[in-house]
Amino acid sequence: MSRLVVISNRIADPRKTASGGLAVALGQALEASGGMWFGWSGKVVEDGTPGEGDLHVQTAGKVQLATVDLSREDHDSYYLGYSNGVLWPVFHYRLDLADFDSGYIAGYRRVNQMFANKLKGLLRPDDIIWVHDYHLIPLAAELRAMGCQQRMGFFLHIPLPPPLMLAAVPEHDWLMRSLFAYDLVGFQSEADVSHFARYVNTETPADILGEHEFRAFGKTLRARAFPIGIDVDEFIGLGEGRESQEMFGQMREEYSRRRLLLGVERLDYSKGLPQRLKAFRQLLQAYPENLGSATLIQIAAPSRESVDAYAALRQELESLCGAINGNYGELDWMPVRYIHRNVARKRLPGLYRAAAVALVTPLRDGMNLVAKEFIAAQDPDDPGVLVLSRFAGAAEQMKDALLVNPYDTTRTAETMQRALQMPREERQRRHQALLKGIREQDVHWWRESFLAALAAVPEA
Ligand code: GDG
Repeated sequence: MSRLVVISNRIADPRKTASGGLAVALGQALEASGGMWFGWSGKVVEDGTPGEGDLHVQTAGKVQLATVDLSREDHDSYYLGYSNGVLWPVFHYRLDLADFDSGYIAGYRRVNQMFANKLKGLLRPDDIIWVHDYHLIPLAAELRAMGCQQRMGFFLHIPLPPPLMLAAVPEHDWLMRSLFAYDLVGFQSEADVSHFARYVNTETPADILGEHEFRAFGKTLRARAFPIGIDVDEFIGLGEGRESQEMFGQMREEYSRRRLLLGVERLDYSKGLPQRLKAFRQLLQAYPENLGSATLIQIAAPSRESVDAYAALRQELESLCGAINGNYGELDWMPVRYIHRNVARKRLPGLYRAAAVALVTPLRDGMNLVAKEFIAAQDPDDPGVLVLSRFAGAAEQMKDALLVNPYDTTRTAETMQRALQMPREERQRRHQALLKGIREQDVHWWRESFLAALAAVPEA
């Protein structure tokens, strides 16, 4: 059996309950199949030489973990600059937030080349290579240039924007051309696949061989949607643990006479937090029966704090929360509980379960795993209601949620009210259908279907 080699910017020890969608999904995937996980060590060497970094290899259970350090210059241009200052905003349709500094691309290329270089020495001829996310788009092209002929797949965890938006990235044709070094490219949603097909159709000299087959630059590429899921049973198990039960008990007691609305994410401008707070304010204003009762707990875990756009968002949120609490709060009730800290993963299911309503309202999201975790954590007998943005990849699958346009403050507030008032029978019916869906397309289904499609690619 071939060994699976996974490459992602950050890796996590699969034995630890990690946080973050990518880490959670990959940790579980690798432990199940064994193999090697390669990525950045998380260490920045202040006076390191660009394009150079120490390689560390260790064994964790069945998985070999190989990591490389980054010099300060590489970290700032490859990670903060190009990946999170250019690709992240553009791929989330935020050209206004992109920092098109022409100096970043050199670092992005350099780190991809260095990763390819270090990785090459660790590879076996029959390895199956699975590269993850926007930090590493050109990795396969670099490996191919060094003579590597293994099967290579790529999965994009974030959205792929429409062609004319993508074309705002100065290096877009180079980036998209380098995708053709892979045998298979996976996207989160059908919308992303259609953007890819349209891009290929209009911007490259490609032949579209079939719905999911494209030929260009002397190479045939398959591209399809593989919507990522969660490990439902693992998450339910986490919910049965002591930390989670304690959290649930504590929340239920505190909110026994109140209604709890919940948001959980990294503090990121793609997640629509200001829009959500404004809709919540509208809920209080338009439906005064919620005064003194409805409480929004918003967890916004710190993320990418040295990128400017994130610091500005943090200020905006602090001021919005302060204004809402100042205008509506009472001595014994504050409408918003804003927490700019990480909550331990073991406590999350209890928090989800205590909520009457989850607000998952990103402006754009590849998938969104919080929506799926919320469903997994509910009591099937008395479940909470999911309010989900139609702009999350998850909306293609989770049709039984209450779908909203997060830019439409009035209707989002209306939908929050509807969720708070939903009769138990309807809540049960919707929850049952959603749970069935996240069970059918869980993280194991995702991994297996991607790897099966990669294995099915005919030899070149
Ligand atoms: C990217 C794509 C795609 C959040 N806050 C805390 C915490 N979390 C955990 C959640 C969930 C994960 O982080 C977030 O996953 P998402 O999918 O919601 O979003 P991104 O981080 O943006 O992930 C996304 C995903 O990749 C996978 O492909 O779905 O579209 O953007 O697991 O529970 N975990 C803990 N404390 C927190 O405060 N422990």
